[in-house]
Amino acid sequence: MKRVLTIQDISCIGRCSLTVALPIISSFEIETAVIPTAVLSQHTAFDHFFFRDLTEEIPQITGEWAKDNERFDAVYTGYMGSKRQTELVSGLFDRFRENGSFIIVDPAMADNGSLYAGFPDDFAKSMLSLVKKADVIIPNLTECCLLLGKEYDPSAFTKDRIIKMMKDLSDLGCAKVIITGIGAGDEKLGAAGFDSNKNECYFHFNERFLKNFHGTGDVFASVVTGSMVRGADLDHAVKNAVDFTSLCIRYTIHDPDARWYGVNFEPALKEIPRMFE
Ligand code: PXL
Repeated sequence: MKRVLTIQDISCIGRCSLTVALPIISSFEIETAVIPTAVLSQHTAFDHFFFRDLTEEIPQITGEWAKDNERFDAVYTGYMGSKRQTELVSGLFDRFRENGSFIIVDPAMADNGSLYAGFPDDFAKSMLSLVKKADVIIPNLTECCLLLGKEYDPSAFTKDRIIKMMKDLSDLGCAKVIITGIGAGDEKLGAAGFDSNKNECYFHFNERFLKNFHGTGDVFASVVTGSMVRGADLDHAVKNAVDFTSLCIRYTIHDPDARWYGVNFEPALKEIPRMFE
């Protein structure tokens, strides 16, 4: 069985990060190990939350693992609780890559033009150190601009500009780049991919809904991770992730009890086996 390590926070309420990655990657029939970067009562988009940083626990966890030479087919990182954590995780990338892992980084730090609550203004610099070592990165448009040091201007996101940003990001060192949250008119929303090994770009779209939901970036990145570990190329991984995320939103939009606690990905899980059969 394939084996993934995912490193991100656990938000006890508000489906995102580990509470999304675990069920989704497991549904690909992949063993999923975790390192929690922080424990939060709820994610940081709530107007109050408890946050306990777990940076000091990371070397203790991985120190024990070193005794058994634990290895993973892939390492997938998301939300990091501190700059120091990005340094530790950067060291882990070197260690696990030596043992054959490929590295997927979702630089989860910002959306809609601003950093998430609690991050210092220069946090993108720390995230950049992980991005440079990754094989695949999955930023949204805000994160793209932060990583490239560009101003966030939604009116400037033409197809050519998106292709240029993907190439600029891959020049930083990551062979494959996916940008999420790309609109095509008022009707379609999707993502773009660039595979520098093949010099190919891919665009995939699905229905655009009037509402935005929290945690969809984590749903998307988890499907990319599951798909690629199961052997999909970038093109198929992006298509799977766009279609699955869209399906989750459809299940949420039609839920009379829908709240803003993430998307109803649970009824969509049964679609996952079809992606790798
Ligand atoms: O979904 C990204 C995410 C993950 N983890 C935490 C967050 C967010 C976005 O706000 O606050 C704790």
